[in-house]
Amino acid sequence: PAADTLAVEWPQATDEVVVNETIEVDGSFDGGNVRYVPGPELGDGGQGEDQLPVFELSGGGSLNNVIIGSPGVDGVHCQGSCTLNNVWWEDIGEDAATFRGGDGSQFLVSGGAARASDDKVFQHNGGGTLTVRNFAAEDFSTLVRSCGNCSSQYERTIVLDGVEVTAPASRLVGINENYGDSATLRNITIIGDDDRD
Ligand code: ADA
Ligand code: CA
Ligand code: CA
Repeated sequence: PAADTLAVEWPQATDEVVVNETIEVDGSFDGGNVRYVPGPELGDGGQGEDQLPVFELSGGGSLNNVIIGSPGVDGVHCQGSCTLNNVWWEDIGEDAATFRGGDGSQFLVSGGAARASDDKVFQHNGGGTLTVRNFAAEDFSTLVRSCGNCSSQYERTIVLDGVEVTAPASRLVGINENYGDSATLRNITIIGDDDRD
């Protein structure tokens, strides 16, 4: 298409709450499009790896209709298979979401969008498959990174299907072929030029 901006419509926040302590989700959580603003206890939204997540999901959990406000800190952590439905990151911190869990885990990001990352959006640190579908991202460096130096390494699978982005500063997906990773990209729209030489 000739459009030069993303087609995605960001939701209006229905309310706003400050989060001073990671919200633990066991099961399903629906935020009703409330904006969750990370407090300084969780981090400063820079590139420090020691920041805390706003939400931490145990295996099998789902997070729905949530807006994560600035400064983003370490976003969302999944400790095992999880689904993130219509989650909106307004100002990514160190990264937007981290996926953990052993071989065979299934991580799904469906709907939503993310913007303003100095580096990565999604960080795949577990085993199994991370699928990102019907998702938009702008102003970032790498959309999905498979961990290259985690204490447990796995053969990871990454699927992007129906993803619209502004041109990434570095790449859509970074994988470790030495660990047998693979990535499948379908229905990708990239808007604008990147500014690499
Ligand atoms: C970097 C770092 C990893 C891990 C990851 C993360 O890639 O090298 O060890 O901390 O970030 O989960 O944010
Ligand atoms: Ca990181
Ligand atoms: Ca991180």
